[in-house]
Amino acid sequence: MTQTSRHEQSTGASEASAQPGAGPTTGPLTREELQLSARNHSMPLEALRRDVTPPGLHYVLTHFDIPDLDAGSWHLRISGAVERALELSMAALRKDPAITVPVTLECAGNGRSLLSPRPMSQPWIQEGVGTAHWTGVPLAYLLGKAGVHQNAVEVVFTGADAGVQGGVPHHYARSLPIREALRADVVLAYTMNGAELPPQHGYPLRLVVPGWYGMASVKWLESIEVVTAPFTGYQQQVAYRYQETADDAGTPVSRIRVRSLMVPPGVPDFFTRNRILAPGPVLLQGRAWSGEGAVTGVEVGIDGTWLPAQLDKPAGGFAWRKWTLPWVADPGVHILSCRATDATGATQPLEQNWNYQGMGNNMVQQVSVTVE
Ligand SMILES: Nc1nc2c(c(=O)[nH]1)N[C@H]1C(S)=C(S)[C@@H](COP(=O)(O)O)O[C@H]1N2
Ligand SMILES: [Mo]
Repeated sequence: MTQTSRHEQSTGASEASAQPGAGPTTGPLTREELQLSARNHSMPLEALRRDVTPPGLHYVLTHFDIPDLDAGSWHLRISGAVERALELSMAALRKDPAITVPVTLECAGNGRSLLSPRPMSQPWIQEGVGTAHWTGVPLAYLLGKAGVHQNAVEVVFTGADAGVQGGVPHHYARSLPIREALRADVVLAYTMNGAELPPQHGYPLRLVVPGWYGMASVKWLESIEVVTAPFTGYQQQVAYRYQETADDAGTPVSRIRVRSLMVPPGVPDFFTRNRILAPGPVLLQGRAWSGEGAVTGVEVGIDGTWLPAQLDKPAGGFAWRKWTLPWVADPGVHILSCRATDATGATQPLEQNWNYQGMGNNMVQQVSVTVE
């Protein structure tokens, strides 16, 4: 990695990104960003037509390499501030009570590439999202079995994957406050949409934390440790923070900010993906979600005039809601957008929500359509 970077630098191909922790840029997309975006694909917007995202269309975000784990020899360890440490095989876990939770997962960096200057990382546009039905053992059930000590403050989840980020070697690990960890809908999932987890989504077992940005849902889970002091691992203390500058300690990223997206109407031009649509009636549709509270409304902007969309019932408390709006398209170029509001009164901003790591940018989507 370091060698490649040095080489890149000497050829002048991508100076800025070659420095670990390089700051935001307005320069052209770098080779490192292209590499990340090829590994971590987004959800094609046409998949917003479906309630449930098929695994191959669901977005993927993996910091390091996808581990090649053998479910037969794999074990989950539960330890730390508990009465009884546990070591569980997949076979044992499958005998425990199971729940299925429909959850919209979204990467906290979704929208990052729309920012200017652009923080250097996975260059999401707006499609780092997907909704799946996750089945597995409620985390609270296993923590109950282990017996959490009174003085526990957080639970740390560690994956099998490891690498270096910001110069720090580590296994991917994140923590949750004990109160969140004990929620009834937080699940240790071994199936996605009814089939065993695909390798890229955390086989054989992952955590799913409904309502939180994706970084909380640790894949390839190997250990759960109950701790009596806040976790200070890299992915907790350095990454996933709303910071104004590199030196700002910032505040932790947690729940998903309200967002909506639309299925771009008509057909795309291959290279630009600009939309082309025949005049006449068309049903605009999309999905809206929030990890803070239920989505209470979606407005669709047609050339700057906002109209209320019709909302369907969501499949669950943290699953997206379908919205529709009939529109009669007349010839010309039109700018379509959508803006959701949630039960806390939060609504999507029209302007970019800039921060140093490019987190939680939920600004409204704009789709340009040529009607002809
Ligand atoms: N072990 C591990 N878990 C992880 C990650 C990772 O790199 N390693 N990435 C996180 C991030 S940032 C996101 S957005 C989600 C993505 O989940 P998905 O790939 O199943 O969509 O997984 C999270 N869990
Ligand atoms: Mo993410």
